[in-house]
Amino acid sequence: MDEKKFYITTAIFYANAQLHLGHAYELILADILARYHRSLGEKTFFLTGSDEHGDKIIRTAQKEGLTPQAFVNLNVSKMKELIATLGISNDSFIRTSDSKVHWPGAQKMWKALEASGDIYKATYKGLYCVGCEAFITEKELVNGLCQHHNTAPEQIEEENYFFRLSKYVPELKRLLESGDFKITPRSKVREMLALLNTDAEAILSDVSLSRPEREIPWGIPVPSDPSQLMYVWCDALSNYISALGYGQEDEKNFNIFWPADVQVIGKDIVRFHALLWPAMLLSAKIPLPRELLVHGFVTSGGKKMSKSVGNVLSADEFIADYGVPALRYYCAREVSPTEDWDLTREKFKEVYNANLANGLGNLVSRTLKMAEQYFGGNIAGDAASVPAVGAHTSAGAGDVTFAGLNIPYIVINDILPRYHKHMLAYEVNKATDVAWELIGYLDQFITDYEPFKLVKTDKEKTEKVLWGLLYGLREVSNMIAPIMPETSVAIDELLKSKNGEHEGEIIFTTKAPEQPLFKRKD
Ligand code: ME8
Repeated sequence: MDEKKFYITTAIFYANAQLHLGHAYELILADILARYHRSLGEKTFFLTGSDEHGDKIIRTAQKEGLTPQAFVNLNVSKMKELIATLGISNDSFIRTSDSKVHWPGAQKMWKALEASGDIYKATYKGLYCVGCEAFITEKELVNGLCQHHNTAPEQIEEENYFFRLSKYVPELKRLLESGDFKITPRSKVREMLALLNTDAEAILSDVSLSRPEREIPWGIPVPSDPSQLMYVWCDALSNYISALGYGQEDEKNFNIFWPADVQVIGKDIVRFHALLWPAMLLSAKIPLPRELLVHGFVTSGGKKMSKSVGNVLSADEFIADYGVPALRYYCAREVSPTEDWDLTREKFKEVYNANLANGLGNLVSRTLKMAEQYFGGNIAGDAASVPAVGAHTSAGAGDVTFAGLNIPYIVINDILPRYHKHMLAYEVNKATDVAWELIGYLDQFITDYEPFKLVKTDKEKTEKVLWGLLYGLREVSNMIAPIMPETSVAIDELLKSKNGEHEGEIIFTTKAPEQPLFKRKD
């Protein structure tokens, strides 16, 4: 049987500034899904990268007294540092200024659009916003200024190549309505359909796909007319296939991994990914990605975190205070992936203390200290011998009660199926909730049996209780492996489990942590 593949991408980040928490969030979200799919044994390819062309880059570089290439190199190296710190497991990093890897793909895409008769030359007259990297209409202005950037657009008249987007509108509608091209959350489909149905002028008109080289040669030349450079979005969107070798001699990865299984993007760039990108693919006769996963914004003081607003929080400061696993935990669990969320230092500390220092960290310390103290860390057993959770224990998910059943039973029949269901639906926050539900059961199990008292009267039963706790912790560790890989490895090392001789037997050789996994913060 063919090995199942999984191709996941993030947007490519503008190389004009440092990455902030909003970007870190997107990377972490995608990384959790990539790691999860790898752990299922799927052949996984996880792509991220940098978007390096456009006037904005030229201008910022000029301000800093650098060439565009030197400027983006500097930013990309900082980007890569953060990506490494966050423990992002990307298989490749695509740079749009890479003329060997990216350009052949973008240019092949262009030629494919041309071959379908979807590119034509015309004069364009309009208002151009450098911040948006796009032409905008009078209607979109507020007091004559771009509403996103608060700057006056430039009046431009020039010869451009255009893409016949309008030709693909009926097919786009069909794909969106039928769900053949899936967007999560569903509300974005409605938004896109509303755009297609009502805002004909702004949306359905053809898209300018190139422009004359204006200031300095910084961009990808149009194959048949090098006096023109490709429009940044046409250039940037091609990254998802150029990174797989599309347009190069060896297109092996493209043949294996395309279409993408899921493309993770923020809500400000849905239009480009839900309309322009699929239309380009339709024109080039390349299959569409299976799904777009659109996440909300990290806000700060109620506003989208962005350099131009001046309200950015960097990932670094949270990492310095709390460590990478805590930041990854926060992004995984405390955020609904499809909604906006406001991050404050107070909330972060509260959640950290409650769920990491107390919840997980404390459970690991208590359990392993008891195992060491009472049994020298050597505990063997199997699922059948674990006593049932107490009568007052009820599951987090509604009315189901697991009283009378034991932890391994609950894990196998309730916890794991729900965890996998959520992960497969890209509901990382719900999957993480389920891991913490199990932590709740394990805490409850300690309360039920009080092994610290029981050990004085019934050592044999105490061993069974502790085995149940260790079994549960091993499952918690497996479940958080994609979310907090470092923590999972640390827990596995403390548990040191191996299979015993008889069927289902697991032997633990534990050691107590020298210091808490998560120190409490005051
Ligand atoms: O849009 N919260 O690049 P970018 C959450 N180069 N996500 C955020 C965010 C925030 N405050 N701010 C940005 C671009 N993002 C283009 C993409 S793809 C072919 C080209 C997300 O650096 C944003 O929504 O501005 C996007 O998905 C990603 O970070 C890169 O944003």
